[in-house]
Amino acid sequence: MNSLPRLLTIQDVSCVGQCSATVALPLISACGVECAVLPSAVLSNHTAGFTAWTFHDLTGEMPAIEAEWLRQKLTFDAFYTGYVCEPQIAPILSIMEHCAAPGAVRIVDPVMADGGRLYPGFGDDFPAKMAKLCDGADWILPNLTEAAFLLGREPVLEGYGEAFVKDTIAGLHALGAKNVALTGVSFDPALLGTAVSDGASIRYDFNPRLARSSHGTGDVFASVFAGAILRGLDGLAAAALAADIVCASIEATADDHWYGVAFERTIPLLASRLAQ
Ligand code: PXL
Repeated sequence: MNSLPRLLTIQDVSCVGQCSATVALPLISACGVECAVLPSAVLSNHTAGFTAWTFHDLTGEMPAIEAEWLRQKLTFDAFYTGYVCEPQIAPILSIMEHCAAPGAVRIVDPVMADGGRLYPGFGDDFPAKMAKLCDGADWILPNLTEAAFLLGREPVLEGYGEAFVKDTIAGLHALGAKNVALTGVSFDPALLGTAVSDGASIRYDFNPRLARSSHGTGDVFASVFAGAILRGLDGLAAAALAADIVCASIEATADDHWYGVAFERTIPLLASRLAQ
């Protein structure tokens, strides 16, 4: 039997909140991909909607962990980064450079903003730092707000057309990203989707827009996308599967559950879609 591909995800552990590592580990495992985790920080809960949280930065651990992996010759077939903070960018770049198996894939979700605003705790200078992580990535997965901030522009969230998406994606490739999956794209109020670009052409995937939007869906999308890419799907197929799992997760979530989505209920669907 072949070994499973081994992916390292680097993002926080929000103890409660159905986001970041607590989403990535189960979903990437459900894809049939081994998921190692380097926690960037430990928070009591996430910062979107809860009124307070604890935050313990783990940047200081990163160089020692890298040194130990190098000593043991541990390498990864893929890296998937999510919510990280500024001092971690350099240690993460070092790990991605030194602990990569031949042909390792870098997937960067530049988690920092949504709905036109940066998440609490990120300063206006952070997007330029995050852009450094995007340089050289095989895939970046920004939403429209993150894309605008990466490019130093004001977010435009409605009233745009294909020319705007094309121009935004060209800017993201100019940052050094090889492929882009731009999420939250909509040309018709009834549809919401992803623009997927390899630098030569842009293809779109759309799903019906759901009445409800929920926290943590970006992490569900990125985790399934990363797992699907490692399972050999192309970018558009990975984005379409990820979006289907996001929609199914939202639909599976109780009306009064506010801080995340019940992605747990979609794990059988995810595993069966990848078994086909
Ligand atoms: O879902 C993205 C995310 C991850 N981790 C933490 C967050 C957020 C979004 O707010 O606060 C700690």
